[in-house]
Amino acid sequence: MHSLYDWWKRTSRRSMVKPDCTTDENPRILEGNDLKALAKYMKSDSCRNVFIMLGAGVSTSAGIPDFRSPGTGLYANLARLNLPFPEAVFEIGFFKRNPIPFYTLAKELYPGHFRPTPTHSFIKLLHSHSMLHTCFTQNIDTLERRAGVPANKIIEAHGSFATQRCIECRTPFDAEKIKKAVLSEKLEVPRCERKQCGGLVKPDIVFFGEALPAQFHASIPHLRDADLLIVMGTSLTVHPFASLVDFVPEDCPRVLINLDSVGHFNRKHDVVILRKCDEVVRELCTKLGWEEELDAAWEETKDSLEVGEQEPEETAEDEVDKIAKDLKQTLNVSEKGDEEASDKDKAGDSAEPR
Ligand code: CNA
Repeated sequence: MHSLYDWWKRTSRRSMVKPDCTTDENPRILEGNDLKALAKYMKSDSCRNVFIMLGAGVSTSAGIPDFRSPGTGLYANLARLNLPFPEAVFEIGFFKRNPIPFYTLAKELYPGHFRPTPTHSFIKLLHSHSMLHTCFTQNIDTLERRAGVPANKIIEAHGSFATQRCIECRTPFDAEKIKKAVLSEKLEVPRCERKQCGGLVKPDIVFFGEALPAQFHASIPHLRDADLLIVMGTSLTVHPFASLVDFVPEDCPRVLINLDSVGHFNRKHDVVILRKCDEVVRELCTKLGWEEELDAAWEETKDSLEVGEQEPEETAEDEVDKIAKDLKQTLNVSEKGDEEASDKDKAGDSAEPR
């Protein structure tokens, strides 16, 4: 990875400006560091190639916990699996010795249980508007595909549950069989069916210590053509994925939409919005005049739940939201002339679920 990065830095013109489409009416520079300026830029001819980087935060509203959000993240909830340390669940060495914790988790995360979020549908809209160049995702939940983003626009940097193989002889394993094994009431760890092998079968998700797909590395040079980079729902702590943000040209606007401040978004044309991505995306779509399209695209994803599956249950995040809303309503009633209630209300507002 380092050598590729070094090569890229040596060969690319990092402050390159596209002379063909950048004019006074279509400036490459944002007029401000907010959604209004971003929407204006996106409507201009300067913004043709949009790159997306996604992390687990875009799927939390679908009911899939992220890794690191305190309290609700997977790492905070792995104690029941008796792991020596939380990351062990995704370590290939540990998996070889004990695949049960991974498969216990896989059962919960298995695709088909979850519906894409409005944020996933927004990425599909970028494609419908011929703006999406590539969606780099760290997620293994395949919700981008389920939202209708074409497979050839998605780089699943950490693999996905879409395919699986034996970790010893690399023979692919049948998708229906692994699904049946994982979802059976009494968890069965799937094993290679080749005679004299019998190795452990693992979905093609990249564990710590494993190489990223070649397609990921091959796509990195395309980032030099980026007119816009939108980074959503990631702590930007896992490399080399996190370093993609440095590969776009210096004058390419970069937008971070995340609950907390991560990475180094301190370039002149960076926009940082620290809120829930579904909310921000909706606001952006309103400014772009895409709100109805967003609703329609998201409505279509209802069918992406597999037959017999339920809509995801309320997430912890939703529950906290609901309690906060109820509390607000209650407080608002007594708020009239009641300053104490108003203070409590503010306290509730700032208790943003993480
Ligand atoms: P992470 O380290 O857990 O970070 C998630 C980030 O998202 C945090 O900074 C949160 O503040 C933020 N966040 C949480 N909810 C929201 C929201 N509604 N709106 C905006 N921001 C939010 O996860 P990363 O993706 O950065 O870490 C990389 C790991 C996570 C990859 O290897 C993935 O395979 C792995 N992972 C994937 C999934 C999935 O496929 N859905 C789930 C859990 C972990």
